[in-house]
Amino acid sequence: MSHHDERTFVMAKPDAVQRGLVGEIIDRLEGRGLKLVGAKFMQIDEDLAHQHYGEHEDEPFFDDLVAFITSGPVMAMVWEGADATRQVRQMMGTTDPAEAQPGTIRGDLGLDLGQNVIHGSDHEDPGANEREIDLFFDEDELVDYDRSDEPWVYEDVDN
Ligand code: D4T
Repeated sequence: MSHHDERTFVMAKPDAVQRGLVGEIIDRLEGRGLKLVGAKFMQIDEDLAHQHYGEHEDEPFFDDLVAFITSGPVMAMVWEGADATRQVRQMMGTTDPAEAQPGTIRGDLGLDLGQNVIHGSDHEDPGANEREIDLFFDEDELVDYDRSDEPWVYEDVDN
């Protein structure tokens, strides 16, 4: 079993589902060597949206944010790997896709701040990953397993 087991919460937002980008998002994370340990295709209701985006309650964009995230199905996921939270954030690019670097998910796949394709737990907010995983998943919905390529991703994992 790899000890590179940091977990982070990732969501393909309603725009990604409608635009057929869920597969590409999974492909990028999977190809990087991160391990999918939980996934749920689901519709977020008002209550969950308020809990997930509670920190933004007083922002002027809050109502639009809740309307957007509840507007259609999302793919909620848990990904595991070394430094997973920060690595996923780097792969996502900055919040506004118009400013995101080419090569990042938002920089390659989005143009608009309000519809920015993907969410990932904030690595600068300690415990955000665990909080968000708990909000969306029960413990028994997450799967422990080895990926057979782990020795080829991590130098310190033996064959
Ligand atoms: P999420 O949380 O969706 O992964 O995005 P970020 O972590 O990158 O950015 P955030 O929490 O600051 O913003 C949450 C969410 O709100 C939308 N948003 C943000 C918006 O519609 N207008 C705005 O002015 C800002 C700052 C986009 C992402």
